[in-house]
Amino acid sequence: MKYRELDTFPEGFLWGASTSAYQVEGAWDTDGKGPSVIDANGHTAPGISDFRVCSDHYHHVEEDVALFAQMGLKSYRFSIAWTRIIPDGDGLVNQAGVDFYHRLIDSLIAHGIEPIVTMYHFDLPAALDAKGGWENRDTVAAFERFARILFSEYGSKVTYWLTINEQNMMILVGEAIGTVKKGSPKSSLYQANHHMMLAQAKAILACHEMLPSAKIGPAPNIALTYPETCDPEDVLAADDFNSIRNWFYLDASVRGMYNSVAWRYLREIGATPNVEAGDMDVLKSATPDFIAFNYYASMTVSKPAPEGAATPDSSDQQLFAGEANVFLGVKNPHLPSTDFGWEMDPIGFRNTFRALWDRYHLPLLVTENGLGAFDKLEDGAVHDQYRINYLRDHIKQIQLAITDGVEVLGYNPWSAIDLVSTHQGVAKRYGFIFVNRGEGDMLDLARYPKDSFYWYKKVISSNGDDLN
Ligand code: BGP
Repeated sequence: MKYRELDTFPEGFLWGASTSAYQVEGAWDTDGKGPSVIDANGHTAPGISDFRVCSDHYHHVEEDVALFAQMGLKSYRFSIAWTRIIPDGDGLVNQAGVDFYHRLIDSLIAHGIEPIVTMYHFDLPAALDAKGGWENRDTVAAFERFARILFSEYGSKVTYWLTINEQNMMILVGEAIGTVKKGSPKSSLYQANHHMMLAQAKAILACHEMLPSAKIGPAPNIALTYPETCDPEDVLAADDFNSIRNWFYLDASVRGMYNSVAWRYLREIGATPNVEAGDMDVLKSATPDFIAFNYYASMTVSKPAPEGAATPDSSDQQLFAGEANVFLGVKNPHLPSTDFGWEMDPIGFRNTFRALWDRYHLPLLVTENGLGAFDKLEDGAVHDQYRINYLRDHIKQIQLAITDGVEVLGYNPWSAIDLVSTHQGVAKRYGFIFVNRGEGDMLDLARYPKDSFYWYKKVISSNGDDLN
């Protein structure tokens, strides 16, 4: 429906921006850091950057935080590299790694920026991976120990905690983002998923026990799935895929139960995990305080291809080709696409907010949203009007969602500063701040605020009133 008047953004709205450790920090083996799966897999295609230097944020941390403050950020969502804190995942603590995040958090607080900490963003310690990774139930205890170390180190300074970034994408498209080995059987992936669910629940319980005034939540990638047409079979396929992609993860995180449609799908593909006695009680007893979610665009699907027809299989976080007997990913003719083929659907953002709110009634925190593009540095400036347009269109939809009655805590688009994309290198830039480097050539790594930086500063200082 169309409203005559819109509600305003609430006081204290967390206007922020996001990064993740392995994509921004660099210093991949500095000061005692151990290798993660990303380092060990050397996850790169020919001509595409690896993650050894990234934006060298590790050595530019004070300069970067000063720029975030200049932009007016109220919050900064970043992740802690497990392998800086515990290089082999479950052994000795590395003090230099612990100190780095104290420096970062102290500097944020000194600038009045609220830290939002992701405990784990794709970079499982390689040493744990060698012992079976998430498929090995021992990783649950290793994560709980890591979580407790974070809570006791940083708990007096950090209020907002996110458990696991995009667990759903690690299970559904882990090969594309480099977190799982090629050809991993689905039964292993869904066993790993169950262990991640348990690990998350134990972290939530530990957080509530150790830090009664902190808030903690999951951080999946949630994108509402549309049916291609009103053919009931298409509607059913969209419903199935919403269950498999979105609700399976949140029903377990929030309600402590496995979604029945998704569970039946697991039986169909022979991938139901082994659930031990007491596991479901653990999931049920851990209740998050909010839901964080990453949104780039909606998805559209039709009924599955007829039996025997080939289903294409090149997928990433946003492009889902399809799955035999389940669905077929299709292009939405109403939506434009980015230079990297991801659709753009601001209204889908509002639809996603409403679906999440209706289903779970928990406050929502946006931890990613943004536009990957080929930015160009020209005379020290980057004219990224396309990014401003994308962000403006999405912020308008947040305001509409707030007017719809959804409780929204904040907006932390991807990314605060340029960094290395999960699988498309440095050329795919998202930041408000340009970092001067190429795929292979590190150049001088100098920082340049883009046009979007100055625009977002105005948005923040007007608490979302001035979007021009
Ligand atoms: C999300 C990830 C981020 C980030 C973003 C953009 O799925 O949580 O780590 O990279 O997507 O994706 P990409 O880098 O593939 O363009």
